[in-house]
Amino acid sequence: MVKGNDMAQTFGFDLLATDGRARTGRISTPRGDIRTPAFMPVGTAATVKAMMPESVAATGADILLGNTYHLMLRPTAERIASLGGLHKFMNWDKPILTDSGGFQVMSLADLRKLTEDGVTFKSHIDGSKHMLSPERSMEIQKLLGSDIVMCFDECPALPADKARIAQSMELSMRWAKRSRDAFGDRPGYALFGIQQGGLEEDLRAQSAEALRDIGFEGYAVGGLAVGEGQEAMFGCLDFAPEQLPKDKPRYLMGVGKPDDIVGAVKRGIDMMDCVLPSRSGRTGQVFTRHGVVNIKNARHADDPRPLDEQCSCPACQKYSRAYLHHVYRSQEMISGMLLTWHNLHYFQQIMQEMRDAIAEQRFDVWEKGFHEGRAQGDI
Ligand code: PRF
Ligand code: ZN
Repeated sequence: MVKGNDMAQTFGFDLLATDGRARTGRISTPRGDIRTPAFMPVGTAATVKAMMPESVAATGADILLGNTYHLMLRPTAERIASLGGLHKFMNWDKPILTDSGGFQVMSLADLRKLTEDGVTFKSHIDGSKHMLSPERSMEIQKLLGSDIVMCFDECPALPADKARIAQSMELSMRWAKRSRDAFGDRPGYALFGIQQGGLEEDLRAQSAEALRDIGFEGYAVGGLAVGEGQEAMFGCLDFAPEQLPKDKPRYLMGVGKPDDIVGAVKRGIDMMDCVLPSRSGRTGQVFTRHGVVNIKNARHADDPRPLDEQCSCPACQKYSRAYLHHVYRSQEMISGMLLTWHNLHYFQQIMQEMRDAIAEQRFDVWEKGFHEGRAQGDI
């Protein structure tokens, strides 16, 4: 259900406090508020794998990410639209952000052909032929009913030479303008631009300027976490967010591990998404305040302790490491369910702690505690 009166039907961002370059705020949408910094669980195929939507909400998520690429192939955007839109289809009534498809085409599809107009490709599912362009991506995201729509962009894998990165960034900026024109005026919905330019400060600045000139409701830092490593990514985040408007949300796409997220927030990022907590939940990798636990390890077989004594999620409140080890080894479905729940809960816990720390001007102290807690060795 869309909540609120007409006054609430607009999209907005309020910056509530800053601490150094870290920011906390609130994105308001007709489907509810998003507390920032925000972590968005990934619901690629109209589900956060192994989780009921109410459970995802219970972990503290205010918004989910969905994918144009996957949904256009199966079950198709037109089918979802005729069934009442993605929120109704997947039973999630809070905001949804959808990625535009270009990045997924480049990493997943077969026989891709890139032109000024867009990309043609073959589906990784059945080999059928498809096309995506800025206009078609906007159309699909509208059919889905996405609250936050992403521009159609292109992102080269790193390392790439500067000329290639510049060319790709310029194409993405032309596509950003076409995305803006095709999106039109849709009160209550937002279109985010995506900055590209690899690790190059001047290209990032040119990209930021091009996007500001077009004008968006929010701005993403794209093209990072594509193989450059954390140090290089942080090096880029030392200047990239600052090049984007202060009064709009800044979204770092596809990041990351807990320490990547903390480092990004420290550098002025407001939103992030990553498959890591859900995907790792299904492969037995567990994130805790003390570091990573591999539940498949035999040393957990007789361990009656919870994963994390201080965690309030169902996996930690009601089950032992021995049980979680057993169901993982037995390939029982509850294994993916419990570990995904824990991981998402932990990621949301970090976000809440950072929001509180920024509001109370103690982010540095919090960050120190975060790193010290994780340095305790074998867990
Ligand atoms: N562009 C889009 N989606 C993305 C990225 C990007 O650059 C990334 C890069 N980490 C993840 N997802 N559209
Ligand atoms: Zn837990």
